[in-house]
Amino acid sequence: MKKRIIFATGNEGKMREIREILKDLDYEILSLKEAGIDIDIVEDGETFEENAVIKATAVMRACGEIVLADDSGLEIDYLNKEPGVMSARYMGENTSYRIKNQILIDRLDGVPDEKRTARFVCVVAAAFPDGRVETRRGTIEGRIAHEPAGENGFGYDPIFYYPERKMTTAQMSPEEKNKLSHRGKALRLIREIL
Ligand code: ITT
Repeated sequence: MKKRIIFATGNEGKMREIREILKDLDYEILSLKEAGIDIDIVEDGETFEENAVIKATAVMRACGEIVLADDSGLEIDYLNKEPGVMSARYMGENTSYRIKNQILIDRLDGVPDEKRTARFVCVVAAAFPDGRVETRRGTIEGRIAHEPAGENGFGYDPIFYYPERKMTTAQMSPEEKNKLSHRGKALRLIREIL
């Protein structure tokens, strides 16, 4: 039987990307739902690293298996790196991303391109049953678009413009996004230590 890794996320957009990026790994990767794990985790860390470690260790303690977790978000320089670690909770978890994305674009109304710089950050934590915990970070630099564009990806992808490709990450194919993204980079680094 293949060895298992539990991925401590309830975000289906993330999970789709994670499966694709780690598809050659010699482990079966299960989401929390697939592993039948239902625990409430309070993400009260102040950094992506802290929150990734909180999620991975909480689930590792509950199941005793190798657990990975992803804590990620969008940092907009003009907004003092908001929404940052609050990215999922920004404007409330039940507000649609169509509205959140429009509000962010409105907050940058009239701001010139050179001041619209932003990045996606992803920290992946690995918690091992022997208590060892490792983290790896990946980022992708871009800027906030003037209009949302694209249907792929999830979350803030329609407003994250990547100048080198002249498109948003929501206009990229999944393969292209995974090659360039914060999540792709962090997961390829963590893969080396599994
Ligand atoms: P889990 O904690 O269950 O994994 P979550 O969505 O609450 O799910 P985070 O606390 O890490 O996860 O918040 C990440 C948020 O950052 C996510 O909900 C998106 O709003 C945003 N985000 C992260 N990566 C993104 C990406 O690749 N594209 C678009 N938005 C992204």
